[in-house]
Amino acid sequence: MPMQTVRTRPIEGQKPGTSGLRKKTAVFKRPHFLENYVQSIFDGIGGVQDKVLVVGGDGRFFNDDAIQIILRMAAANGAAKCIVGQGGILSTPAVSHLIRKRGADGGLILSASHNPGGPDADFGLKYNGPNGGPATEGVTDKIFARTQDIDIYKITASTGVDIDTLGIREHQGMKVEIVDPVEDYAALMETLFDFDKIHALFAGGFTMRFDAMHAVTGPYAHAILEDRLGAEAGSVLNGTPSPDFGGGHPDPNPIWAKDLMDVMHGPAAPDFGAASDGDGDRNMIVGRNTYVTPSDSLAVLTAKAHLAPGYRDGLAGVARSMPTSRAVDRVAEALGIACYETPTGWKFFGNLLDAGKATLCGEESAGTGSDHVREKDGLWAVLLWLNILAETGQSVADLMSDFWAEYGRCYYSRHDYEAVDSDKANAVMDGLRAQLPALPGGSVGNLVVEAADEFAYDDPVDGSRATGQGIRITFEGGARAVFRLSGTGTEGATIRVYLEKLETDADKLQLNPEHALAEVQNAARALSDLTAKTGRVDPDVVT
Ligand code: G16
Repeated sequence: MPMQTVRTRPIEGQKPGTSGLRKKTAVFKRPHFLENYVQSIFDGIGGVQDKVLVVGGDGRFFNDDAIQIILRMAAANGAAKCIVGQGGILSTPAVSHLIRKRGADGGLILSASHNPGGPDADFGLKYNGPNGGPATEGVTDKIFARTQDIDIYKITASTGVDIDTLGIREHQGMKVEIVDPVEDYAALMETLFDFDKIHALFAGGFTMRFDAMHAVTGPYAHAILEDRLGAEAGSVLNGTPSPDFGGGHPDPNPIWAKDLMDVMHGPAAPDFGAASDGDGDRNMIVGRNTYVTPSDSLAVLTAKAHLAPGYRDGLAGVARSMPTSRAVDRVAEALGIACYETPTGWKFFGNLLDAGKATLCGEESAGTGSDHVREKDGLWAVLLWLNILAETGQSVADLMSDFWAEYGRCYYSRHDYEAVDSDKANAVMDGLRAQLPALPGGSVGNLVVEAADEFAYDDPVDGSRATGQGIRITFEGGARAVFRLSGTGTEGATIRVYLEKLETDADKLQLNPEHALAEVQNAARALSDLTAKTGRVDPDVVT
């Protein structure tokens, strides 16, 4: 068999972050870089001999070439079969579903998520395990360890495989099955939501705009929202995946999805707006003149999920990442279900979902999902919202007002300081860490510190412990400031400051969030001394 064993040596910079390995595209294209990492994944999971893998990506620049390399390496390493999305396209939740549905041994997803794509932008590769979820900490450690002592990789000498035509073919003794990227996923959505009811909603004149941001959800949204649910043609914006995402930043938040925000706050605003990111796992929800924070979205979905067929029997429990606002905690308490607080990163939800302890999960970083797959799922969140709107007949604004009146409102904002010198960013965190023991009981401005710690998580299922997961400072009365360093950036360090304040006074539920959070923001500034330590005055991105 024309197979090559290539001698190699470890390459620096192959430590996976919150969600696989993310680097500049040019770095991934350096000789042996991708190959080393793919072989390290294969070796880290105990080899791929006779295994079945799902492979697909978000269509960004280098997607196709990287898939060819992965297929040639899978064949050379003895894999039995690769299931590949047609044209190399598969959203992250669709990969998760395919792994589960086909009983595959895992999957490789080519994406740097919401980071921009293109020759001068970002590329990424992540491995998902047999449960369909992101590699666990243990597996990630093994993959990283292998990158440190790798000495060979295996690859077939052939030129490549046709990944554009549906069907099963052979590549050097390995089967390659090219599947429609949308079909199985759309069928799964149909089992969870009342498509007839949503169809009737659209037939009654309900309007929406879904911004696919030139990324992977375009084909899914066209097929599900327009073709199956009857949203009028043109409801899906930017629906064709492009290698550089139309030159944009496929991150569904009010900054990067500004065009959609402008439409939703303009005179001809439709009833409902939503967006998803590069690989289709994040979502943004917006009503007419009403932006819904991801934390609030998780809380509302938890309160109303029973209105959709897939969740009619109620929820076993919910989980949120630590920096996500505590709005969902209040709903869980009212429902009498457990609410888990996990470190940032979807992988930490996997055990809770597998063990049936949580049905819904969510993160402030615009991720929401359920036990239907083991990833966050952008379109799933949009469909659950549509199902709820169809059942209640309410507008997004009215639904939110009623929700806040019942549970109180957790004002929330995240401030990002990007591309900070890593030493300076660490100095900010070290400075905070040093103060923690002395903070409780003291005051900062008018706020009294209730508790202060560095978050650590003991997994209730496998007992593993994750430490150093962000600093949280809670104030009396329900305000909180959280600090952590991002695990997904590709340049320097990104400091994230998460601000939150609970308001239960009925007269103060419609304030400008910035004003509502001013006091806790000042406290966060004072405690972190961020400006003096980094030279930064204002955050680069506020969401
Ligand atoms: C990834 C993970 C998410 C996590 C996010 C945090 O998102 O999948 O679970 O919340 O990173 O990012 P950071 O560490 O920068 O705060 P994605 O959508 O980039 O895969």
